[in-house]
Amino acid sequence: MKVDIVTIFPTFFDVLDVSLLGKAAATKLVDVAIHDLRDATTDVHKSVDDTPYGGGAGMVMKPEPWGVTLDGLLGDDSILLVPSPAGVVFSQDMARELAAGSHLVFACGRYEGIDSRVVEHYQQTHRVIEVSLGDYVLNGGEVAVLAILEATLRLIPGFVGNPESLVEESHEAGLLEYPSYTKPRSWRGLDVPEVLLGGNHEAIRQWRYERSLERTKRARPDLLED
Ligand code: 6GU
Repeated sequence: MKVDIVTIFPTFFDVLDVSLLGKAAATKLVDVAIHDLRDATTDVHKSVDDTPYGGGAGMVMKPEPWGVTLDGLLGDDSILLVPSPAGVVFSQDMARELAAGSHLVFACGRYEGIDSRVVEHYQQTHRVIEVSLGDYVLNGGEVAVLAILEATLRLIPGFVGNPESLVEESHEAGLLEYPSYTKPRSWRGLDVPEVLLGGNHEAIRQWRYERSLERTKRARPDLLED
C-alpha cells in the first residue's frame, strides 16, 4: 500500500518511524511519504490560508496549493481522506475498507478547514471521504491521520505479528472485548475468575461472550441497538 500525507507540519509524522514503520516487515508492506503543503505555494510568504468569504472567525486554507499538490499525488486507484470534525465518524468497518485499498492520500487541514471547493472538485473524479474521529474538536487533521493510519495498517496481512489477535478484540464482532488476565492468579486480593483456570474451552468461550455483552451494555449500549 502507498500512503501520501499532505500537511503544513511534516515533522509531526516523525513519530511514524518509531511506532508503526520502524519494523522492517512494515516498511515492505506500506510506503509512506510526507508532503509539505507550502512547497506548492508561489508567494514569498508561502501562505496557505486566507480570511473566509462571508466573514467569521479564523482562517480558511486556500484551494490552489491543495490543487497543485493533490493533482500530483492522486491516481486512478486513490482514496482521498480529509480529516474533519464535520466528516463521517471513523470506524473499524472503515479501517477494513481502507486496509483493502492500494493508495491512500490524507489532506490535513488546519485552522477552520480547507476551502470547500477542494473536496467538491476531487469528488468529481475520485473517492473522497471526509472523516472524523468523534464528537470533539482537534486543532487539525494530523492527530486524526495518525489514529486512522494505525487502525488501518494493523489490518494489513503481515503487519501485526499474530493475526489471531485481530479476531477477538473490541469492535471486530460489534461488541467490546472481554476482560483479560495473566499471572499471578491472585493479586492484591483480586482473583482471576475460576472458569479461566480450567481447560473447559466451551465454558470459557461462553463466559467471555457474556462478559463482552455485559461490558458493551454498560459502556456502549448504542452498539447493541442494531
Ligand atoms: Cl478528523 N479533525 C479535527 N480537526 N477535529 C476532529 C476530528 C478531525 N475528529 C474529531 N475532531
